[in-house]
Amino acid sequence: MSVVRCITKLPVCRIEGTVVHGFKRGSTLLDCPTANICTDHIQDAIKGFKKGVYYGWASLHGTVYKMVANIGVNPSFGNEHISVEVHLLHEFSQDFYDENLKVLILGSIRTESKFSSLDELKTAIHEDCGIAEKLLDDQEYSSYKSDSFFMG
Ligand code: ADP
Ligand code: RBF
Ligand code: MG
Repeated sequence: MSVVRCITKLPVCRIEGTVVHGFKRGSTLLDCPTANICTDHIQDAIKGFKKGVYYGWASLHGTVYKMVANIGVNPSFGNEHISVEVHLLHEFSQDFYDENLKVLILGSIRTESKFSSLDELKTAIHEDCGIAEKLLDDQEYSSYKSDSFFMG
């Protein structure tokens, strides 16, 4: 399938939650681990979200990293429930399950799509990461790295 990207800026959205376990497909199948955020406390809010791929910043252990996030049902795999998954654009030497993650979403890259092969999904994710990496260097977005949400 061809990917249509329409990069839009959203009103900023801030989500905070614990990193929970998922199906482990991010690290085993896609070379892209995603920290899945517990959504029990934000069920209503995420239902109002357009399913798609987003970019912004995320704070773990007091350090703020660039991130891409997928909010949706992973149609390529047919999940039953909506998940909020965050890939931090940084290499970690350890997992961080059960830790608190703060996520500040600045904009949308594309809608969530159903890919017919793993390779196509991996390519799309790789491109999303490159787009987020570049966009977040813009002054308009980089200023949010020191947002008060990340303080304290
Ligand atoms: P799960 O299905 O349990 O979410 P994944 O295969 O998606 O498993 O791997 C996610 C886990 O990998 C995260 O919860 C986190 O502990 C770890 N991890 C390591 N590096 C990263 C990273 N750069 N971004 C997100 N999570 C990472
Ligand atoms: N899953 C999909 O089914 N369709 C997508 O378009 C899609 N885009 C994603 C983009 C990014 C940047 C990331 C990190 C994940 C994306 N996913 C998508 C979710 C992916 O299927 C999921 O992370 C793995 O299945 C592991 O849970
Ligand atoms: Mg995951």
